[in-house]
Amino acid sequence: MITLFQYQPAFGLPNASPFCMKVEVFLKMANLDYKTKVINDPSKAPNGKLPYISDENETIADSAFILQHLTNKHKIDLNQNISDRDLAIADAVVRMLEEHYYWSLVYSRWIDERYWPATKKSFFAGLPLPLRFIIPSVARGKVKTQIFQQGTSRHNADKIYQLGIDDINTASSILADNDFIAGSEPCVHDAAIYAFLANALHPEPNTPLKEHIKHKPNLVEYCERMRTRYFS
Ligand SMILES: N[C@@H](CCC(=O)N[C@@H](CS)C(=O)NCC(=O)O)C(=O)O
Repeated sequence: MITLFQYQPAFGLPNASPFCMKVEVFLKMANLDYKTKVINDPSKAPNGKLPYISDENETIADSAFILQHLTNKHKIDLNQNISDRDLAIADAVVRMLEEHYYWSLVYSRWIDERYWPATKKSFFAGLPLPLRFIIPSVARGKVKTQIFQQGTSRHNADKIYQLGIDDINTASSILADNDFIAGSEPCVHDAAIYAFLANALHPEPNTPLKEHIKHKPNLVEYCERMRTRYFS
């Protein structure tokens, strides 16, 4: 049995970590049996980050290596009849969302004072006292350091959101009128693309990223298509 170790679901999403949600979407796409186990302290994970999985006697960390492992071990082929070129483009979209747009999303949740209260409530309200007062500011401090070292938070809010909005425009242009990123059937990359877009679109705070996706009908319909197909 596969066990997916991930954060507690939040914001009405399967997971508020887009990397965790990507793995869960993939498990559903691949029709694999799995269970989930909530870990709220990432320092307990093999790489200090979530998600990770156990699959029989193996432990695999990092969503990319998890998908690779599951694909090979369980002989999953979600990419039938898709050209190498279309898969390469889909791969580039995933990389853009994971390595670039992600930081705009992180900024909106953890740094922007307008939306931090919603994040704090959604992620930490279940903690007992006094942890409910201590953990959010410790976790926020850690994210502040990460996003500063990565570089994104050295810009002002308008520029940070512009970076994410440009990525949303690119994803929307590449999706165009396809049902899925590489055509009329889902491919493995749709797991990540859906997880990253839904993580901005579905939470309640109307961040600039959410507002922008809302005005991209093809992305809204895409998220709904993926949700209906795998989570209804
Ligand atoms: N490259 C990793 C990234 C995972 C990741 O960044 N996870 C974040 C949550 S979205 C995390 O656990 N961060 C905890 C930390 O950095 O302390 C993957 O694809 O799984």
